[in-house]
Amino acid sequence: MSVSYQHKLLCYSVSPTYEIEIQENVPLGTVLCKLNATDPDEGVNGEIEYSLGKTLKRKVYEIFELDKKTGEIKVKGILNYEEHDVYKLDVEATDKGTPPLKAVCRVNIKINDMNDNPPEIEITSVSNTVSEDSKPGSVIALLSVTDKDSGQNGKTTLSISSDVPFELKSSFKENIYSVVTKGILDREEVSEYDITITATDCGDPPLSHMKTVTIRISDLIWLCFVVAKCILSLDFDV
Ligand SMILES: [Ca+2]
Ligand SMILES: [Ca+2]
Ligand SMILES: [Ca+2]
Ligand SMILES: [Ca+2]
Repeated sequence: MSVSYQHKLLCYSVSPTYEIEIQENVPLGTVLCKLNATDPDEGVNGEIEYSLGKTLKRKVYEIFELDKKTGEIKVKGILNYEEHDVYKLDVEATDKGTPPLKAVCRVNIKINDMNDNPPEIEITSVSNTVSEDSKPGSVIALLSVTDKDSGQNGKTTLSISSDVPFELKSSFKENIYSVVTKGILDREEVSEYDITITATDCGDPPLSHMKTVTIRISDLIWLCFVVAKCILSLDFDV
C-alpha cells in the first residue's frame, strides 16, 4: 500500500522580487528585510525554513546571513561599494512535507556609495631645487589626485598654500596638475619654501589630504661661479 502525502505549495506573501538599497557603511548585524512565506498546510507540511540558494556568488555568503526560521536577512560582513555595488540573492523557503515543496524569491541588494575615501595626492615628479632666476610659469612639480569614491564623493578640488610664490595649474588631463612659479624668487630673501597642497573631495562631509613639498632656491651667483669653474677646469684639462 502506498501512502501519498498531499500538501500545498507555499508562496511568498509579497512580490517574488525584493529591491533593497543600503549605504555601504551599514553596521554589522543590521536587518535588511524579513521575508515572509506562507503555507496553507498544517503540521510539518506547513512548517517553513528559509535558506540562501546554493549557487550564489561566494561573496554573498560572506556578507549576508539569512535566519532560517524568521526569514530575516542580516549584514554579517563589511560592505564596500568600491568592490561590489550589487548583490543578487535567491532565497528559498522550503516546507517539511514529503517531498518538501519550495518557493524561491529574488532579493536584489544595491549598495550606495558613501564618502569613505579621502583623496590621494601623488607627486609624480618634483625639482627640489629651483634657480632664483626661474621665469614665472616654470614647472617645479607634477602631481595627480585620485579618489576611490564615486560622483561628488570622488570629485576633488586642489588648493595650494597662499603664502608662497607658486601656484597650481590644471592640465588638459583630468586630475593632473602642475605646480609652477608665479613670482620673482630671491634666495637672499627666502631660501626654502614648504608648499602645502590640499585635495578636498565634494562629499558630505568632505574629506581632505595634504602633502608638503620642500623647494630650495639656488643662488644664481653661486651657480654662475660653479659653471664658470667647470668651464675653466675643462679648458685647463684640454
Ligand atoms: Ca506545504
Ligand atoms: Ca568603501
Ligand atoms: Ca565609497
Ligand atoms: Ca572621497
